[in-house]
Amino acid sequence: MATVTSAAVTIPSFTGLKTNTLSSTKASATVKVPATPVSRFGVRASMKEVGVAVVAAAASTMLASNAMAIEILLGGDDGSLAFVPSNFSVPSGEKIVFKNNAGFPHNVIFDEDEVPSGVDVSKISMSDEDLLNAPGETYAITLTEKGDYTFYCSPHQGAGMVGKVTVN
Ligand SMILES: [Cu+2]
Repeated sequence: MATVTSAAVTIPSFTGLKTNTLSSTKASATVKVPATPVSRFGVRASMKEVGVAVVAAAASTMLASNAMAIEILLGGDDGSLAFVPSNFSVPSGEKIVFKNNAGFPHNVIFDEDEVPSGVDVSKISMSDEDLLNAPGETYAITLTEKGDYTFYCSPHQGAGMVGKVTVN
């Protein structure tokens, strides 16, 4: 598996948090920034009510929502084939950003037998053939159904690259 042909692999453009943060400045000219900071609770409540698309139009809210993301590294700095951290919890609706760190290619696949009932794993997983090849490349999801989810990296599942997230 170390012989993955990098020449045949297309490298998608970065879609990481930094890019999102920068692009949000485009909207700043038309957005009235509140005089008082929006509380985190306020932002979370408004995201549920108005949806992400509307929230993204407000630059100040966009920055606040980025602050509510948790970042999981794909591959440890010590070369381990693992999610770092591999066992964590997030509030419902908080963004989870998986970031390519070392030992790639990696991907993120949720185990259909180990997610809360009613959750469609195809909607939260990358496809088996879809891999993160470049350093710093990210895959982001938001889980809203409370419960335990188990996920793995398909190239490295046999090496123990599995993780668990509890949404509460
Ligand atoms: Cu992996």
